[in-house]
Amino acid sequence: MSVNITSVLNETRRFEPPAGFVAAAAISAAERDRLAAWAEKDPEGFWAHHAESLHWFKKWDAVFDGSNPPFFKWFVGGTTNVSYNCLDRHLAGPHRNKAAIIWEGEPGDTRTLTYQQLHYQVCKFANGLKQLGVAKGDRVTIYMPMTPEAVIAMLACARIGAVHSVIFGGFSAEAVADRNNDAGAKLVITSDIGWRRGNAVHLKQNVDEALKKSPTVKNCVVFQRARNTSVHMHPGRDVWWHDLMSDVSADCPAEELDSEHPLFILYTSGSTGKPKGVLHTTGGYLLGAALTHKWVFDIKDEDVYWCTADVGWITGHTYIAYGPLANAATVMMYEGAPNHPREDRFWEIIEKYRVTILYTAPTAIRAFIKWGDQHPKGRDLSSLRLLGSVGEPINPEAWMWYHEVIGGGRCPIVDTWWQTETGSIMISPLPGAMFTKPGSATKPLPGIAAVVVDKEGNPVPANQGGFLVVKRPWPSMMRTIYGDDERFKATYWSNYPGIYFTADGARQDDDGYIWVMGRVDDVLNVSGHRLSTMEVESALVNHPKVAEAAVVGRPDEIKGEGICCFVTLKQGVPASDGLKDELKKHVTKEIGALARPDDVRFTDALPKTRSGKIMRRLLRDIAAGREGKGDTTTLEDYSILAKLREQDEG
Ligand code: 6R9
Repeated sequence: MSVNITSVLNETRRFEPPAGFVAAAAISAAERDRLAAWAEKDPEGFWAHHAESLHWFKKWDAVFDGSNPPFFKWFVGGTTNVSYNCLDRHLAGPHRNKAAIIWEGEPGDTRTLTYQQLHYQVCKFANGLKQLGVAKGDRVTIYMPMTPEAVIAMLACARIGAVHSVIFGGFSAEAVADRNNDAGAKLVITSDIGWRRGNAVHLKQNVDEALKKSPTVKNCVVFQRARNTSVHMHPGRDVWWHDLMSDVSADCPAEELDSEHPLFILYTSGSTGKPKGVLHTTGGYLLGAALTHKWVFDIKDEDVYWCTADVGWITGHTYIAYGPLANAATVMMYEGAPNHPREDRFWEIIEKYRVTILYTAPTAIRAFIKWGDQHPKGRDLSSLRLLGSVGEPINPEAWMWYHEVIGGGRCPIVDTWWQTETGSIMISPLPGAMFTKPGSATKPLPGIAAVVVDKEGNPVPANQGGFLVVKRPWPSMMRTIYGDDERFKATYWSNYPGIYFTADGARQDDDGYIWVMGRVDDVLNVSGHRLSTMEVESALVNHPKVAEAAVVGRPDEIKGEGICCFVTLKQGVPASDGLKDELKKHVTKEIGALARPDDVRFTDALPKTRSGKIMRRLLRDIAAGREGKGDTTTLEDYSILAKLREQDEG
């Protein structure tokens, strides 16, 4: 592991939040400073104070137990229940009849569930789980489309203390079987089909395949998403969701669970080897989810809040389900693709439901730019007041487009840095309390000790790249890799003793703002200079003909690594050798001769995970002309890899 990533991104624009936003914001600049100072001085007192706003059956004996690092515990001895906090707590007051989930299916069907209705469904389903023999501590796989039932299933597990493991509906039977076996899942909850771009995704069929190789699974509950789908129900094993719900009681008091009781496992792809089952527990995770959702999204009772993530991603767990529901917010939920039936589907939804907060990913923003401004411009987006970004560094040009075309220049953007492992947002603007800069996630939230360090763990000077680490434990941190404590220690805690290693590179500017430069595995090493792939990609993306770019190194005898760029072009732009040269010149002009691409390749699409992250390690193999190894179970579309390889040979 070497250091000193050279930063070549020169971005100096800054944006103050509008006066009206500041005036109504829950957290002012002064309040932010006060919270940050308090957390530095007395972290335990700070977290304990905020945990008081949750419901506890029994209060904790100790806020924090650091006696066995890195296996930290929070709110030790306290008992609580996440489902109780997300539902029951809201029923006594004015939120009982408030919309909890406003849902739209891809075909256009809609449903709204109030807190009362959601509570009823969750209680019944929780009793259904019990009827199938699911007990506290058992693992349950959820492999569902983006329907309210996915959230109902999660909350029902949480209610009885079963540990859920949600798997993206886009993953293969193989991926489901691997995860069932790793978790020792007892039950699978799925659906006959899900809708994606007008096509049925046959979830139950995949489960049937997976269950041939999942000996621990005893039962499978099947939600009926479509009429007349001919799924095979395996006698004695499979049960319809509606049959299970038909004769169970709606009386299901929430289990009193220890603060450290496991809440869920979520698998995240390792760059090599098998996916890691990130384990989160109850009290600390809930606090992180609820508090960050309230602060970062400045959530108000009237908001219609829309996070476009899939529930199979950590963003869906924390910012569709647990955070917003703990805050009694109204959550917009959409099942399908952003370009079905037309490329303005998101903007139509915002217009129709008067969405006020939109939280999406740079990959989606770049697709919207590619599809053209006419789509958002043809819809009324004036209800929006706040925009969020998550998943990757956002290129400054994409940030500017988001700000101007979607936000109409009036909505602050919260660029939120965090990970499956961190449980909740770690670095982000508080939107009414600070100015933003396109491409910077700004500063750590109060209580979060994220810093940029060198190889020895010393802080690096301003504007120099280094490693992003977190120096102090925080409540929503992962507790371990399920079943593999040693891998947990080796992956996150062995680079710096006592300090959490994020595996991301970053730099801090003169204002102390953090610029995340992407995974350190992706860093290029060109003639001894370490460059961030993200910065070269940003230079490419600000060329008017480029829609998206992925940059990887490939072995080069002289320079160590040569720069290979995979580029997708905006709609209607023809690929040509002339354009390749133009792009090489453009990058050289933008960031210097050091970053001059050796190779530019045009492609229709880039290999991505289901959450939209470019899988650069797969492109590295292609650029180097070698057979790929390593995990591809999180790849969204296998055909893209095949196409890229064909082009390479052709
Ligand atoms: C929430 C989520 C985590 C990795 C993380 C980093 C990248 C996420 C980012 C960002 C720059 C942001 N990442 N948000 N990079 N700016 N705002 O994405 O979790 O799927 O586990 O990915 O994503 O590289 O380390 P996860």
